[in-house]
Amino acid sequence: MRTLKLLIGVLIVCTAININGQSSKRSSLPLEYGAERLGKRTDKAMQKWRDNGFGQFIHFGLYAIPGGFWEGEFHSFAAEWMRAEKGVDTDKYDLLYKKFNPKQLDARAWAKQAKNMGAKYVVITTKHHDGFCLWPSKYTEHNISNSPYKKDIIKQVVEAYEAEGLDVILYFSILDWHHPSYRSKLETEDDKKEFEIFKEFTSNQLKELLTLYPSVKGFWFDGTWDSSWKDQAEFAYKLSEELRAMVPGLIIGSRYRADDNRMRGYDSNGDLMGDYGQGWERNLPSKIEDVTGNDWECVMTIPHNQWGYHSDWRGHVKDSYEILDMLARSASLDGNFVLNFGPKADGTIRIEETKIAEEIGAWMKVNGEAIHNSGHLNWEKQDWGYYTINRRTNKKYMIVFNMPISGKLRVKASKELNISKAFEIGNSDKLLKLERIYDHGEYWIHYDNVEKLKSPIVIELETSINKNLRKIENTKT
Ligand code: FHN
Repeated sequence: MRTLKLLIGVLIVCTAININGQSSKRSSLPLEYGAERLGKRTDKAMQKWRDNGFGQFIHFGLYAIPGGFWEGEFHSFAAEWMRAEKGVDTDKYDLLYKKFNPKQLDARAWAKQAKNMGAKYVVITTKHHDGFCLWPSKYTEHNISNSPYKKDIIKQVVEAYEAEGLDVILYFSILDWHHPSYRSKLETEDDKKEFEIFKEFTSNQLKELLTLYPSVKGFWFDGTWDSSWKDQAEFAYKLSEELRAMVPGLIIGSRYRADDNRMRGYDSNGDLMGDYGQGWERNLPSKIEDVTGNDWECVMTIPHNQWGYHSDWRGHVKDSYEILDMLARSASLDGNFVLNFGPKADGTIRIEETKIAEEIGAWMKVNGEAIHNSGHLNWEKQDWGYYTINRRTNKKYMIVFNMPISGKLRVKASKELNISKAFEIGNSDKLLKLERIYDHGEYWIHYDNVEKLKSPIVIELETSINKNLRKIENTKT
């Protein structure tokens, strides 16, 4: 019976959901552990998360020591996956904790750098898949207090970032390669017994984190793809209720758990589970329909796919303009953008990341109001870049990444819209020339200084609604 129910569930879901998790046709399977709600959370904590818009990700752990090289051999895969790489002796890897001594770690310097970059929150790895904990967990020996460094890194990060006014979200990998009771599949009675121990351990660790750092704003769950965890719909759901009761407003993304039918992210009815879509890893939506009316967040690496420190970034490494383009696109599609940093084993941030943080920060200092608190403006998308609208001030922005060589920028909105002024952000004295095509709701903005342009610009628009035109429109039948 259960198998039949499962089969029906999977069939319905497969036809209802496309690859991005968008539902094309809603179904209505009765679910005990499906989506918590339909649509966005409307409370203050979530509004703050949404308005933050831009965050920093930090992947820090034992993997920073090998930094992508195991016994002199280059590994091209993500450096934080070193323990799982072919030829790596896992016992030897686990002993890296004896060498983990980031003496130059200065959480206040990290926090200042993030703030100057324009980030409003940080997501920090408390424990990645290798199971090493950056806080002194009493539930495992494999933690920072047994390293030569000894000091609680999570505490330092929480205090330093909050002192700079940034919110902190704790990354936590459910998957734990180090824990003896972790199982990826529950095939035998013994597996099930062991996994019960692991579940209790996980629950204890999560509650421990919220007890130690009650000011954090959420958990960023990862490593939830294994079949063993997908079997835990009830447990995971109830645990999240307990965690939410400990910290009201706690934010948990869509990766955390599966539903009754082992569906992750979107439940069997095509509704998002958790508080925001976490499916945009190194990937961005291209249109507002892709985000299915939910909050969402993109997490992005600077090199191709390295989260933890890799000393040798090969392949394409993004520059600050490419990153800013993604940040602007995220804001324009009502999502958050989180840029990853992988500190070195000594605790310092590598020079390449510092340079990017500074360049982004310089741009954000001038143009950040088009990103923070800003979201989707429902005007016809143009090739020059992105529109955003500030949710507090209602100011409208054009973030221009691809300035045409002619300097002529097309704006197409609703027929009743009047654009009275267009100017570069912070430069309202110097108005840009506006051409209007009547009856089309179409404008052309002339930007004169194309040849002098050094970076993407933001143009602010002053607009009003032509009510007369609306009246005329309404009388037409
Ligand atoms: O396997 C991890 C990976 O190492 C990294 O932490 C990313 C960050 O989103 N998450 C997992 C892959 O989806």
